Amino acid sequence: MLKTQTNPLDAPEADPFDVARTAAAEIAAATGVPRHDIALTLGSGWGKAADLIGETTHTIPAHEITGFSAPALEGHVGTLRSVLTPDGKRALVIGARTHYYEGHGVRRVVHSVRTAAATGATTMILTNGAGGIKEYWTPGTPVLISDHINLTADSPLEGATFIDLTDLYSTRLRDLARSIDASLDEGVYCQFRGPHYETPAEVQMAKTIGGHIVGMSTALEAIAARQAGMEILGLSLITNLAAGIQKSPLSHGEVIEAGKNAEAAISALLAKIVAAL
Ligand code: 8IG
Repeated sequence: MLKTQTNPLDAPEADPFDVARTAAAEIAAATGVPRHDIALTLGSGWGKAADLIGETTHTIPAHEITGFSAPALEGHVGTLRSVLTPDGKRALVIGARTHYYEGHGVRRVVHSVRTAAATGATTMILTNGAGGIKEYWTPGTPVLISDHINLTADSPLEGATFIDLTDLYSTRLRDLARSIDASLDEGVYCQFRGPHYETPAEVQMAKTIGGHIVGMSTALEAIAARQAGMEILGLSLITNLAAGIQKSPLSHGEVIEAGKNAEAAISALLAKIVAAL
């Protein structure tokens, strides 16, 4: 049995930025690292990158830090890692993503990003596993996120907070990624609520409105990262073609398998990008 915990973010009167500052102070105390320079959220398939970008100096079970959720699955501990890169940068590696479909509200979804910003990080790298709409993408292809369409009908911003999202996914960082791997394609990421995959009709809708990638994360996190003033790089691992683009039904097992097969290559790519930042 997982113990039920109260989360300060769930109190409507709580200031989520105060909670993030508390979390950042706890991370600084636990790691002895007063400031981090960059942060990465590692989604399905990207986990090995943590070992390649540098030396992990500290690993913290995420649920020990204020505002982070208890693990969604029993036996699954999400971690926060502090990594020292060869050129002396400090990276906060977030291996504990709270998804919107878990139903805990958008504050919890973006808490890791706000905490990363509060630790001092000015670059936020968001990665995920996702479905592809371009037919020539094959499972295992990493792609850059060029823009997004937020289909959750929700926002991490509260009240009349108007934030510009032009160039949300930094052109500079996408160019830098392509200087490492010129073959990187890019596309518009559509965040669906999930946790079900799309119907073929929904995938056609996403395609018609300009989408190329379908997933269940990242867009809400990117908005919060921009609000916090961070420069954002988004990367999707295409683990499957979206429903109806591929003729066979989607299976979670195949998605996991594609992620495993691609993990070494895309993690090495991500480590090279971090080294070039
Ligand atoms: I991995 O096809 C992965 N995540 N919404 N659709 C959505 N999320 C995904 C998919 C997909 N594949």
